[in-house]
Amino acid sequence: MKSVLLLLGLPAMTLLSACASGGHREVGSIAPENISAEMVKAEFRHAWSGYRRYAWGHDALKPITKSYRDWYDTSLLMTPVDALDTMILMGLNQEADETRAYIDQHLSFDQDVSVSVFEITIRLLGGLLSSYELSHDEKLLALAKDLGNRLLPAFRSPTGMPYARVNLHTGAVSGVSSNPAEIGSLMLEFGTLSALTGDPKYYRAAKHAVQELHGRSSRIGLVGSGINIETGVWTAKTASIGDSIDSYYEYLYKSWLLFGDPDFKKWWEESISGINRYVAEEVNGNLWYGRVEMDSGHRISSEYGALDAFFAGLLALSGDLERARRLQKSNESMWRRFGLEPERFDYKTWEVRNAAYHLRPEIIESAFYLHALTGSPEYVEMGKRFFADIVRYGRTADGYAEIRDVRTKEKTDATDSFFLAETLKYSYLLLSPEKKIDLSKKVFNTEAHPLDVIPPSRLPAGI
Ligand code: DMJ
Repeated sequence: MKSVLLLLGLPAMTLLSACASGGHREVGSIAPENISAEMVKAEFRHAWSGYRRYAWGHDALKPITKSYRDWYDTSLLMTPVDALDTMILMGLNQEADETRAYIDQHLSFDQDVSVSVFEITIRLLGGLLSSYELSHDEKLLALAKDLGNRLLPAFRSPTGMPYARVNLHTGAVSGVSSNPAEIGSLMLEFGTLSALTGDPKYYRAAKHAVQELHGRSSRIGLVGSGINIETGVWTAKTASIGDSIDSYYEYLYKSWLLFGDPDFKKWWEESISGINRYVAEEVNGNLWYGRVEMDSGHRISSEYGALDAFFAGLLALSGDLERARRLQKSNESMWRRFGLEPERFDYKTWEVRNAAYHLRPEIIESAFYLHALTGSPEYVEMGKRFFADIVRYGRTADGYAEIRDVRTKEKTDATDSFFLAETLKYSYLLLSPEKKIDLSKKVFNTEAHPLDVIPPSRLPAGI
């Protein structure tokens, strides 16, 4: 207990050195009621200093072996770009200035690597655009424009839905097999790029892709989890709100919020009724969303997990506070059951299907939205409990490590950039009363990069 009080009373460096001898063992429990925004900020610094010391210039830190990982043959500065707007929002000015200067000087997208269009868009394009809007550093916008141009060839398919990968140097495309999340989660970034450059081509390409995808919804309004982007034929017909689909729904609603484009509102409304009618399931009075066949609505499984947890926040944002509250209650029960949340489990049998916890943000993101939209302090308390568990099980001497198995809490040698971009940002914003983000002025992309709402009058002609 003494060490807990000491830890909580002292700044980040003390917390760091207090566990420096502990390698990747637990640091001990911290009472949730003592978690504060300042503490989240200190933990961001702890995670960042590990990256800075052992992985600077690379895509991600390996927190146990104290080394680094690059996604491709060259680094695209995944963690710095993803984390930059978190630093700005937290007021970590020195770190933000140093990181921005490093990106300005060292990041080049003229690389002979074939990249994931989706991941590079949500993390890098989204990160550059939001940091540009927060910092007004023109170099960030220039990088975003260059990246947008290099990604655009991906949309040159027979249907207009993007190939999964594009070579940033040659423009060569690959990956005819894709899914709604990867096809339909490009609009916020490409649309913002159009607004900021005055060139409608980005908005048009991304919107056309969504239109093609939405047009292939089933008669009951659902989409599957795999589609061939050249033929437009579904290759996997499992409908859910989870992986392979999740952010497609998120971007339907958020594109309406960001651009005021009524097509997206219509597509969202046509989708959400089928989701609530067929994918939602009541079990012992609790609300869950499982897996069903997209044409018939027949139930395939009662699987759910860490990724699905974002849906409570999206329901809240779209005005369905009742379902949002109920789903977040289910989310919390999932977390409590395992002490962290599994990637996938069965909500009828509680059997774990994928035991990993990748330090994902979605459950905290939902607490953030529910708190912002209801004002209820229960979501702050909930967020504190989640965060206390993340510190307890994920913290290492040099950063944070993902969890291999929520049952044993064994760690694994990885920290995904979304931990700094999303998990720590939503935790901080949830706990920081003075840092409220006005949700009528900003829309977060799926990687938690806040983008300025653009009135339709500010969109370029020809959209
Ligand atoms: C992030 O990269 C994005 O939030 C994406 O939409 C889903 N997965 C991760 C976080 O879990």
